[in-house]
Amino acid sequence: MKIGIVLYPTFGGSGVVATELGKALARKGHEIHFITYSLPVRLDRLRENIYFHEVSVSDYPLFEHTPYEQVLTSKLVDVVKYENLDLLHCHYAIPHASAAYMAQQILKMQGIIIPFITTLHGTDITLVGKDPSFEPVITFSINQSTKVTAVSESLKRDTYNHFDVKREIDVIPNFICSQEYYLENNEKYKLRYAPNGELLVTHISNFRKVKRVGDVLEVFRGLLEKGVNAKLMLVGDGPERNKLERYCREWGICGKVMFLGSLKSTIEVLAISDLFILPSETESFGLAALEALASGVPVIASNTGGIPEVVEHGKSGYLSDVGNVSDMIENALKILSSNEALMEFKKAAKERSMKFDITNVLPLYEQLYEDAVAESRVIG
Ligand code: GMT
Repeated sequence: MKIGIVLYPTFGGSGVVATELGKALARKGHEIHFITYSLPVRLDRLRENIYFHEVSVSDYPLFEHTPYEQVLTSKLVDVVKYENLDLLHCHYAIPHASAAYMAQQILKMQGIIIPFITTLHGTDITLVGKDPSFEPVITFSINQSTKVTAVSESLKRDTYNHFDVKREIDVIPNFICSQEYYLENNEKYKLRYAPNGELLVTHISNFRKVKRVGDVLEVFRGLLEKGVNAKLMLVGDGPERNKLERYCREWGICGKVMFLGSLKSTIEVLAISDLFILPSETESFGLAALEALASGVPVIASNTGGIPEVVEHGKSGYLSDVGNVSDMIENALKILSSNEALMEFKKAAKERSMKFDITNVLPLYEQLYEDAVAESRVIG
């Protein structure tokens, strides 16, 4: 099939999922056309069956803000028409789904039928979606999509609760390519970051408020106070970073905390980690937690949104109420209490992640694509 994938190219989870999905589909022989305003971060090199179409957003003297949705729509019309695409797959409702709808209508006038699928990722529904000014457009574009998917049951429920959507939403969970989560010689590599046998605790995010990275620091401080010999690796960057650096200085723990910045690949960091912390306020799925599990790293997380669909409490990690730092510390201590306990949790983490292996998830998308194309042929 010839598939256009519309995505955000940045470090956000939706962009990562969209890019990895496209790469996996391309490996299976589908022709993939990524359409967005800059090269997606995980599309690091030339690959067979993959094409990139840049939506160029130039500054027009007339506009204070360039109308991205219109430029994107024109690009979609162009790519569908000249690359003979079979369907568009939009990741994130705004503005991708509404642009796809507009492109669909323009192409219809020219006798071209193009179905489009919208995958809801979370912040488009739970945060941005709650802003009433977006509501009519999101509701409309969800209802007009040929097919709609959500990355968790929790997000599906949120969509029905917040929007006037009555149509079917398929849940297709996020995934990992498990064979990629393996690093040779990782013990040697670990010595660089933990030269005195420290346990490595990790957090990865875009450091926005919703991620509650301050809780990560508090849990880590709690572990140090309980005598755990550990270091903390913080991967990512964002608005909360200055505050975090200030806390580290005030609490005198700068020597134990490493700010590693936004990394294109997190596999190396996860491969040397012993514990992952994701204390988010809300999380439709928690791809970062799944990537940790895939590396055999148990997860301490908040019991919110789609996280309980990923992490099993007491097996591959522990879940606590949002903001309950002392419970998180207690749970982390249970995992780190002995080498045997840690090994057991690590094994369970890896096992849990296999449920979300790409080999289980890719056929669900392929089936959906076939259904969408068949349906649009009938309806026209
Ligand atoms: O979490 C973010 O800040 C990024 C955001 C995004 O839209 O890229 O992530 C959302 O989509 C991911 C991929 O489906 C999910 O794993 C994240 O849980 C979800 N984030 C939130 O719901 C806060």
